[in-house]
Amino acid sequence: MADPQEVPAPTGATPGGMDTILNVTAAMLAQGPRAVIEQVKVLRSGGVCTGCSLGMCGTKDELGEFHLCYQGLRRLGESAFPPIVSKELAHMDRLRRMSSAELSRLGRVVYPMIAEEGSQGFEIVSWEQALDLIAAALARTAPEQVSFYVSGRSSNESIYVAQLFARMLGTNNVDNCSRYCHAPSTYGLSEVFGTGSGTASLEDLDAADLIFLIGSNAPGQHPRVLSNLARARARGAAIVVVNPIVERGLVRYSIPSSLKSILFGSRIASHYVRVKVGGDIAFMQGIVKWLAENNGLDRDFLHQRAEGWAALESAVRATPWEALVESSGVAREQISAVGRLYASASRALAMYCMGITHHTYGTENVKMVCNLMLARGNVGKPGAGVIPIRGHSNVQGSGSMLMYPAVKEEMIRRLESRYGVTLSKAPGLKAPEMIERGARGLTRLLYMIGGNLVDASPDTSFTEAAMRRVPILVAQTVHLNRSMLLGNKMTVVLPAQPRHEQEGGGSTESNWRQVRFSPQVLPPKGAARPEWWIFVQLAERLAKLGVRGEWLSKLSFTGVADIQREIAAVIPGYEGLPGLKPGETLRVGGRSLHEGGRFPRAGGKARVFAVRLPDNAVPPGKFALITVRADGQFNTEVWNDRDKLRGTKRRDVVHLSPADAARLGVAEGAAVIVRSSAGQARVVAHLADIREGVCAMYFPEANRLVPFSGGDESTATPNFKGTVVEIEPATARRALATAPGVESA
Ligand SMILES: Nc1nc2c(c(=O)[nH]1)N[C@H]1C(S)=C(S)[C@@H](COP(=O)(O)OP(=O)(O)OC[C@H]3O[C@@H](n4cnc5c(=O)[nH]c(N)nc54)[C@H](O)[C@@H]3O)O[C@H]1N2
Ligand SMILES: Nc1nc2c(c(=O)[nH]1)N[C@H]1C(S)=C(S)[C@@H](COP(=O)(O)OP(=O)(O)OC[C@H]3O[C@@H](n4cnc5c(=O)[nH]c(N)nc54)[C@H](O)[C@@H]3O)O[C@H]1N2
Ligand code: SF4
Ligand SMILES: [Mo]
Repeated sequence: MADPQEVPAPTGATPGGMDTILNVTAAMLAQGPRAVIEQVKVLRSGGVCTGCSLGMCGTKDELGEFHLCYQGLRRLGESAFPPIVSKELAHMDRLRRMSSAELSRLGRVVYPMIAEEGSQGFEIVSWEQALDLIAAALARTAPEQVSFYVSGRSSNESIYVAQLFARMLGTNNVDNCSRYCHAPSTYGLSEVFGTGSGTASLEDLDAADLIFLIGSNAPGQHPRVLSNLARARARGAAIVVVNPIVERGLVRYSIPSSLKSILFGSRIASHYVRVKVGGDIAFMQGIVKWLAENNGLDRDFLHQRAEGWAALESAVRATPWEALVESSGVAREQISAVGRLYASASRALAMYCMGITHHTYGTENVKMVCNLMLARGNVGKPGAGVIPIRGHSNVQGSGSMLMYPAVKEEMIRRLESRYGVTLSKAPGLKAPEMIERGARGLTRLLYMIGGNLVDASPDTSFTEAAMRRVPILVAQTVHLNRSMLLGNKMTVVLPAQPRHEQEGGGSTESNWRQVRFSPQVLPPKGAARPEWWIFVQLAERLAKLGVRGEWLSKLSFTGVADIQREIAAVIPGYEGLPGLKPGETLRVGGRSLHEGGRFPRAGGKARVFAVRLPDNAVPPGKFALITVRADGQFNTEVWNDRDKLRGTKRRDVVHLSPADAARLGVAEGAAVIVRSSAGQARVVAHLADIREGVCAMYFPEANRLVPFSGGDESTATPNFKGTVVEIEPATARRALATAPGVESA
């Protein structure tokens, strides 16, 4: 194992730079002049990017700096697709043979349509027909058998109305894509600090002396922060990357907006720690142990501003170094070296992503990140804090708008007093529970507001079968995906307006808690409607059918301004939303949360959890499989097969270390079979700079290998990193028995 002081030598061409510029240009040109004109209009409007959570407005970021990225433009390009040709919709059998990527390339969904069980294809219907059918289905289904899921792409206004509609209907079965993502952060941070948001802001990256970047491939998934990381490194800050894979873009990256960086590249990691999968708790406990043994703790802060530290400290002091080294996979000297480095930093922050949350112990991981920062008082001051890097462009807003199943009772009370109703306080279902109950015939109507649950969830065969058993499926979308072709008793697909087409505009909240307003820039396509309007229409119909009439009639909003007034009255921090203009920012909670170490918990202190070492051992000869995304995809939307950052041109690969490949007797490009308890895949080996005993494959294809059970114990977030698999060469005989591609066991 390399010394953590030693960052691996850069290999191959530096990612980013001219390559990104060429990709961005090619991506725009490939979409044709009309799409380019649309994109330029959207970018000039200052509307918020529909890509990741960093929340760029047009071409400007939070600090007013110029930034454009490939996936941001590709996401925009998707909504610029011309309308789907209606004859394509008539052949369900052909549609079912397509991947979600091919389905999205068919074009924009611009009319409501329905498919009934056994029908040959989709039938285009009027809004009246579609809404009547959905209202009638909702009216005859028990509220506890109805579930709503939001993929954080919609506006705050639409999401607020969606959750209100569900609660008025009588169910708390509302959830959002953070269940698959950062729910362990929201839950873990609120347990520790009293609120579930990241505590720092983008400008804090410019003020930190030390940045931990744990379980994130930011160059591919959050390229904007690379400018700040490169800048921090250039001014001498330490950047400790913790990751079982040597992600090339985290060693050296070329910032496309800097000529110097294009020419010479920018160094990112100052220390690269190749932990075992799930080794983060042990690694961080090791740092805490070193700090405790070497007078490196901020005792005053821990005494005055935290509770429960003694239990953690005595547990880590009592844990032998051998156990920490074994579980983390990092040598004691290396852990100590990072401990020493951390002790010398006066302002440190920790940023992390799915390498932390996608585990059975995801919430424990998050709590340990908080412990690490509390250990030296690194919360609530500039240049310090805990930053979960969120996924979708409005996943943060989805949480703020209460689109999750177990909101605090205080928030339910606020809704009750605003609308004069009595709502259920019982927790609703989490997204995987909605699916699991589908398998048991207990979810009778599943309503997806964006998203693609079939491709995004673990154990694809189980999920597909479970979702097929749900009689009514409703999807608000901009294009088709595999979740809409299951052959349910009735599937209703509704054309949604993406945010830059949304009549009246709409707001979102970024990773940095910045609320911004995106104006309507483009005319809506075809019959697409604002997503909030759909719920207002359904509420009206249900009221007419005599279902919760008195309550649902309160959803008679006529425009965005009406809804913003409601949000301002109900959601703390959103008081300034009404009238927010493009370019203006409403920052929820200010630059750093918990300033001066004041935490919104009873007693005002942060809570330290004595997190236990997880069981991350892998039986000899087997591998821990991590499922990752490439820069050529945005979740289940795959644009092309390449992963430029990791140097592959195909997606049916398993990344393996050269030593493991040699042990298995396979060379680059050799066919192998990867087998888990859930399924198996025939893919080819790709030799990569990855820790021995670890292998990586691409999601969504690899989801067939991830068991459905075994998610995070506190939040049910699936365990997408760390499935135990075995790998063997696909010999001629076995190859015959195993069709190419990914299949179930
Ligand atoms: N281009 C693009 N951008 C995106 C997305 C996309 O699909 N495409 N998706 C968006 C969404 S929804 C999200 S949530 C984010 C996801 O952003 P990321 O979390 O960066 O994406 P992942 O591909 O899940 O990569 C996880 C990283 O964690 C590492 N890792 C895996 N297991 C462990 C572990 O046990 N410990 C540690 N320390 N590291 C580990 C992996 O090697 C990998 O580098 O990206 C967002 N941005
Ligand atoms: N194995 C494995 N599985 C994973 C992950 C992993 O790392 N490994 N990552 C997980 C993570 S972090 C996440 S967040 C989930 C993602 O889970 P989801 O949010 O469910 O999936 P997406 O692919 O983001 O959703 C794509 C669909 O959203 C719809 N859509 C696109 N744009 C719009 C719009 O503007 N409006 C509306 N209404 N709809 C739109 C389209 O139907 C599109 O097909 O996947 C998870 N699954
Ligand atoms: S980094 Fe994220 S927010 Fe910024 S342009 Fe790229 S996808 Fe959009
Ligand atoms: Mo995500």
